[in-house]
Amino acid sequence: MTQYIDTQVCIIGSGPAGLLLSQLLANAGIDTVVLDRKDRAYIEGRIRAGVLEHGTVTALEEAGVADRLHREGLLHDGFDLAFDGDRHRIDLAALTGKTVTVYGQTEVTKDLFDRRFAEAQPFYFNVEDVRPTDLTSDRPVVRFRQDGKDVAVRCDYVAGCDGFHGVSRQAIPGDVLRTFERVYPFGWLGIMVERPPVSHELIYANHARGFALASMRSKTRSRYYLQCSLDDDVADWSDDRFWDELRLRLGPDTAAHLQTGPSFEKSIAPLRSFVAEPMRYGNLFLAGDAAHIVPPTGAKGLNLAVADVRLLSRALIEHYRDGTDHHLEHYSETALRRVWKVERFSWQLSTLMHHFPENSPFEARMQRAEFDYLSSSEAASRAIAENYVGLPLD
Ligand code: FAS
Ligand code: PHB
Repeated sequence: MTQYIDTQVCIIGSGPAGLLLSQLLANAGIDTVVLDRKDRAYIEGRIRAGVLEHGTVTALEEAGVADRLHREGLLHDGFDLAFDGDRHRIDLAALTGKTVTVYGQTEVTKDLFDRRFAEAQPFYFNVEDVRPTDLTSDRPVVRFRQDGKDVAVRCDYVAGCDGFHGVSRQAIPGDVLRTFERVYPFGWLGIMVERPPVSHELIYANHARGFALASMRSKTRSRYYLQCSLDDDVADWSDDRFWDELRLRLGPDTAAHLQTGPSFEKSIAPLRSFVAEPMRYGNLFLAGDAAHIVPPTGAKGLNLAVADVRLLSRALIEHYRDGTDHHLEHYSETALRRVWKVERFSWQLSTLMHHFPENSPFEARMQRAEFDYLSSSEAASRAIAENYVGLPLD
């Protein structure tokens, strides 16, 4: 016996993309159902992004979930690039007139859940065997199981917001879907520590021993990353070993200000660049990590997901409010044009800042020359800055 549910938009995935889409559509009076294979506590517990573009803050303001962000988020008007001890500050405010906000994805997710739960209960958590079907019909059906029961959501549109390992992208036929991928020969070992950050701004460091990033979540909570081998296991990295390596890669002047302490989160993430085309199939629309992945170097993953959702929510609201489908029909090409530009930036910064095992001394010199050029050219620094604060939506 199948339970049938009717809605306008069925959203698969309640990470930042699915949550934000549900809220923006709800604000426009559009009904959604949101499915996730995990539950709220698990989703809120994931530690991921830390830097919000200007456009992401605007989207969260439009969704009505930016109050705590404005109270607790840290406005940053620059960041440092470092090469073997030399530092160059990218002055975002002077070069672009914009800033970024340091505010963890964990907090964004909590704020979105709080708002959605205060208004409605469109969520089905801990679902299994999610199958988007009839995507090219006027009434797609998303089938799943929950607590042993068969459920079917009949809808106008399906939003695939289920991340890189989700099922939505796989629902696009193999002769339609094209994928592009670059897997990097290293990972990022990240830790979280309840200590003031080593610097008031982020430091991206390229050192002969490998990349390091000094970031933060607040003035008392720091987030650090080290480039590591894909063969590394978190168990190989004691806190002491992590701090010793971080000191070497940040250099003695910066390390002198490093406040260490016991880490309370430690994990290794692989790095890849990935794009799936098209981002639409019939009445299925992909948004966020379901359609693309960027290496975290440029702090773009979460921000790119938000940009997709801004485009998709605009298109769906236009459809239901005005009866016109111009932005729906152009969603995939518009989103992908921006996705590829952000993939380029994330790949460029990753190529500049990391130690590649296969690099010859020539490539190492090219990295140093790029840094020296950036340090001496306002135009080159502005190019980095305008990508970092966020490219125009379309
Ligand atoms: P998400 O993956 O966040 O959410 C997808 C949701 O779909 C999940 O809740 C999942 O449970 C659900 N789902 C999956 N399959 C499903 C199914 N079959 N049925 C139902 N639900 C399903 N970005 C940055 O900008 N900076 C960073 O430092 C950074 N670090 C990262 C570290 C790690 C380990 C990872 C994995 C990602 C990191 N990212 C970072 C990128 C990350 O922030 C993503 O870009 C962001 O979470 C994208 O949001 P969503 O598209 O909503 O996907
Ligand atoms: C983080 O704080 O988690 C972070 C910041 C900037 C990045 C990547 C990760 O580029």
